[in-house]
Amino acid sequence: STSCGDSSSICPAPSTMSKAEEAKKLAGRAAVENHVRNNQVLGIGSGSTIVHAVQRIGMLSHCLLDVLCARQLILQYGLTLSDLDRHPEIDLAIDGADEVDADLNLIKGGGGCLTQEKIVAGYASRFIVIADFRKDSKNLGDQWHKGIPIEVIPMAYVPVSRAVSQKFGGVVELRMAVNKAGPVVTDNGNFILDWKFDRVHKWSEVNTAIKMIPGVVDTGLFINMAERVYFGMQDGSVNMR
Ligand code: ABF
Repeated sequence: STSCGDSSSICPAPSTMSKAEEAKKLAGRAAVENHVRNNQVLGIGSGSTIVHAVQRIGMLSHCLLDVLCARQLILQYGLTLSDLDRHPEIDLAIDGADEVDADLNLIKGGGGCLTQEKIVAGYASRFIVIADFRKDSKNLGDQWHKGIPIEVIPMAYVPVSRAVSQKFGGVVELRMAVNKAGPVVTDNGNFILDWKFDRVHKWSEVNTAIKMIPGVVDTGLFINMAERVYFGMQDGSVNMR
């Protein structure tokens, strides 16, 4: 069985599962059933949606590629941990997103793992996204109001913040730890800026321009990367884009 009862520490009991949680599960399972095959090298991201996909994958025996953010999840479900040294080519990457627009541009990195997730997606032959209905947008920013994450080298966070707001408007904030004791530090030892943009941009151009600013490691804009997105819907269906 793959019911959530198998992992009560992560999933709420089915009876109390919210519509959004049910939708995440539907999306995760649809993606696994349609794309995961035996003996693939898989890339797995982070977040709460991917948990449902990993649960499903856990029933199969595959070679699993590790993203650091997903290490605990992979081990929890008894999957094989690997890395890009051993598997520089990934067959399939599956990951969640914070928002998806009509052209399959994504905002990712709400959880802070954007750089490693982009590396894994970038070296995968196929990149599939899973999300619940709340992530589905016409334009980026319609649903997700926390901005676009930008991972920066710590010494440069002030000039990078200034450069982004001067060039592209909006407000740039240094992401702080929940207890406000200090900045969030990524798995790569860097800081995260959240750029609260104030208009719809040409995201491909903006992404390239931000990446050229000295001190920027990467952005949470995933442009032309996702091949397909599965949205779990409120009515129990799954929409594909
Ligand atoms: C990762 O998890 C991140 O890139 C994204 O920020 C987040 C989505 O989380 P959830 O699935 O919990 O909404 O994919």
